[in-house]
Amino acid sequence: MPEASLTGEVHERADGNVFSLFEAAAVANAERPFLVVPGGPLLTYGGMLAETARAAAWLRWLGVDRGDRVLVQVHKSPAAVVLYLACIRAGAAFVPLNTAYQAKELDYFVADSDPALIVASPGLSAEVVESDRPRIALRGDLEAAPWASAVDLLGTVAVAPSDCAAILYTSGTTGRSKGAVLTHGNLSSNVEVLGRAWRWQEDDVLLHALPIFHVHGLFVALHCALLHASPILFHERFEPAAVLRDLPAATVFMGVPTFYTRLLAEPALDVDVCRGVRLFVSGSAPLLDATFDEFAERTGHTILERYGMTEALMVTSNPYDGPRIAGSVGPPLSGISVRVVADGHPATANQPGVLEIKGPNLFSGYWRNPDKTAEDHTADGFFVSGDIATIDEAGFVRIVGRSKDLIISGGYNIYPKEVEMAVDALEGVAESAVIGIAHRDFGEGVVAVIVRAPGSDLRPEAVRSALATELAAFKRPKMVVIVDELPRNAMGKVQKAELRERYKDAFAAG
Ligand code: MCA
Ligand code: AMP
Repeated sequence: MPEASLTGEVHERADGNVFSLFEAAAVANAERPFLVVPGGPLLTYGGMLAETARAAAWLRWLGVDRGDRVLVQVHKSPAAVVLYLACIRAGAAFVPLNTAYQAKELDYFVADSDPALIVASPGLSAEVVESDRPRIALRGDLEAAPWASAVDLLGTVAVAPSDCAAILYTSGTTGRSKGAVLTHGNLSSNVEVLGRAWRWQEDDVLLHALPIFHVHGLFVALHCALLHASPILFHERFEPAAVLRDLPAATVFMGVPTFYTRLLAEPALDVDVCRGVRLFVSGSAPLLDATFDEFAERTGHTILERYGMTEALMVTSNPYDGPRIAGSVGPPLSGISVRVVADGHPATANQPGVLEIKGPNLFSGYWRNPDKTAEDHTADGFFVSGDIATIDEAGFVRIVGRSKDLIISGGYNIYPKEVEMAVDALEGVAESAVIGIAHRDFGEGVVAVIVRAPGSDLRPEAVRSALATELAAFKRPKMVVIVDELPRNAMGKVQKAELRERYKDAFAAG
């Protein structure tokens, strides 16, 4: 394992780079464990500085320059964390992809992000996607990392706060993904605000079980720990029994609502197991009141729910001190403005409308897509979230619906349009409508309602298996229903509300 001490050149300050915040904390706490795995501490904060300096130099040697995109589809591992940090340290743009994506889904991301380098875990689609770009395989352990034998070190590269640190793809209502460009300034301001809002302390220990290709696991959980050089109990996937084993050693845990419902299904979840934890955070999807209440009853802890978006990072949070209200996502975080607009006018207290957001947390735009960027912003610079919300007299926000046709399943966003396009392309399908239905485990589950082409005897099971190479598993319909026709209104538009009502109990038993 590389050791803590590094020379002055490697520690050059470059204040615009979000990594400089982590570097300052790591330099002051070089001996403290950074990543802790079941066998014990794997890497100290000093080791993290050395590893990322070596990996950043290796990226540069491969020809990755400041501003270049590094497209990454890798399993969660210590090496993956180092790769991420090395990218931002080198001033390159980190472009992470969900490990579930199939090769056909990747074609678009490769073409759109125009990467200088592709990094893939063996066996994932990025390993085989067609591309003329340099490609590197990444295994999880640090000793086997491709930069392990590199001798050069690269210090933190000076960047402007407005420079791109990462591009995260979010699907669109048209079925086409857009890359949200997140700057160093966005990431720095958001993590500093969260650290203060959640009273992060240096002796905190984070249990990290979220994926690291989305905002929640990458920029909320990982960054909060890095800003304070806090040890991370590093779980490569969410496994309830493993979480319960390690919770007594943790002080902070973050998850999507499915994490909490799955933990509640474990008889071992009780007050004792959670005694050392000071903060449980939930986000990425609505936390049901029943989950909030049951968790409080079983553990004595009030889950702190917060709200965010890829394009705006964390936006609101229930208070650390003071009442955390079930069903509310709390007031806006410090320095961030939110407003609700109903029929083009500012909403009154508790009146639902579209939530709009402004602040240093807002992304700089969609990658190479100025039209879409302009479309989603108001003339006075607010981002139109597509979430329907209310704000009460005390300034607490509630997310009460969505104006965008979006399904959130286990914290992953699924755009019905994308699934409908894949279903409609199957032989034997005339048309389809894809809806989200209440699901006990995932919050919402995907249901595809299909009209067969004349003469076709396509079966639901055949639809699911035909989609296996087309769509990531989490997007595939958990239920397929064959109907004679889809309900439509006078304008010919499919009535999804009617379908949702018709199939509302589809997952009631599961
Ligand atoms: C896995 N499957 C899913 C999901 N995950 N299906 C629907 N929704 C999902 N989320 C599929 C599997 O591929 C498999 O399909 C079947 O469901 C059963 O898988 P299972 O073993 O139960 O799943 P798992 O591997 O245990 O994963 C479930 C999970 C995972 C741990 C809840 O989905 C997860 O880590 N979710 C967190 C997502 C997240 O971090 N979101 C943050 C986005 P088959 O049987 O067909 O093979 S950031 C964000 O939203 C904003 C910014 C914010 O506010 O945070
Ligand atoms: P993403 O596009 O993956 O960043 O997902 C962002 C979306 O997740 C938001 O626009 C909301 O619809 C949803 N979301 C995030 N946090 C919450 C929450 N606490 N309650 C309800 N919805 C949420």
